[in-house]
Amino acid sequence: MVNFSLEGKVALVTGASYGIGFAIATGFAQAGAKIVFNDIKQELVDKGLAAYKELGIEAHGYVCDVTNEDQVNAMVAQIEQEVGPINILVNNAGIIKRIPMHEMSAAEFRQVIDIDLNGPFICAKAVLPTMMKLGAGKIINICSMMSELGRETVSAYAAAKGGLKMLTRNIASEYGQYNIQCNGIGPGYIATPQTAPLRERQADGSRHPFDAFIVAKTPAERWGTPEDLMGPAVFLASEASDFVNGHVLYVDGGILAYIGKQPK
Ligand code: NAP
Ligand code: GCO
Repeated sequence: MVNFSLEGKVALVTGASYGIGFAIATGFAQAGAKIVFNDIKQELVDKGLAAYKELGIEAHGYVCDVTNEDQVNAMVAQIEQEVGPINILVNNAGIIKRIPMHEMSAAEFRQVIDIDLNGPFICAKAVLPTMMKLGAGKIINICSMMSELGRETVSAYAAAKGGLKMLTRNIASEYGQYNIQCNGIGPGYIATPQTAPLRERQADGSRHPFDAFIVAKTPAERWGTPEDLMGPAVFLASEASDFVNGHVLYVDGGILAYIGKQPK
């Protein structure tokens, strides 16, 4: 019997007060998991707890900056004490800075790499010892179209997400022997606060040029929603994917397969 259930599992989803992380955590809860999440601000943790409660989910929230190794190690220890050993980690927390590379400061570049690549390393390193002791674990890294493609103004983000794809493959390679699977999810263009600037209505009420561009590049002819990621995430967090390792599952409506609609 194929097993998509997450009953009895503890899932930590980083940066999951809202957006993609919130949707993935909600999907995990629907599959039976206990939900734990973090955010860098208490008010966002509180907002997230209230949003989960509205859906009938008793989540556990912690204030933690994923780039701070001491904070992450303390949070993982607290979770193990208060909730239980972490069976599933989703490295979701992330930022983007859209700046032409020749105008981007090294500090801005480093900040994106720190959150989007060092953060996942720090969080994965923190949960691996317990997963190794348990003889099982699931690590899911939220990659991106920019793990495969570049575009103007996102050099730091593409470098981080490209690195995250290879970190995913390396964790898979190094820890598969402990029955730990590490895979990535590569969302396409998803309607969340992170992409809101790319969808803003223009002064004349017309659609943002990038909005029309993405719809033309997507066979599904629409932006994705965070809910589109729930099923793929549950699959990669469940025993149904125990022989899937080092894979990046693109949930992009077909963008990566498609040259793009011919302009009219
Ligand atoms: P979002 O709406 O901007 O949410 C990002 C979350 O990460 C927020 O809760 C944010 O908290 C948190 N966060 C940021 N820095 C953090 C840190 N240092 N420590 C802990 N939490 C931190 O983004 P999203 O669209 O949901 O994206 C979530 C993930 O999917 C990101 O990794 C993103 O790169 C990736 N992704 C997004 C898309 C898309 O089209 N939206 C597509 C592909 C991949 P604060 O609000 O406190 O900053
Ligand atoms: C951008 C977007 C993308 C998405 C996502 C696509 O500015 O191009 O923000 O990078 O966030 O990563 O998969």
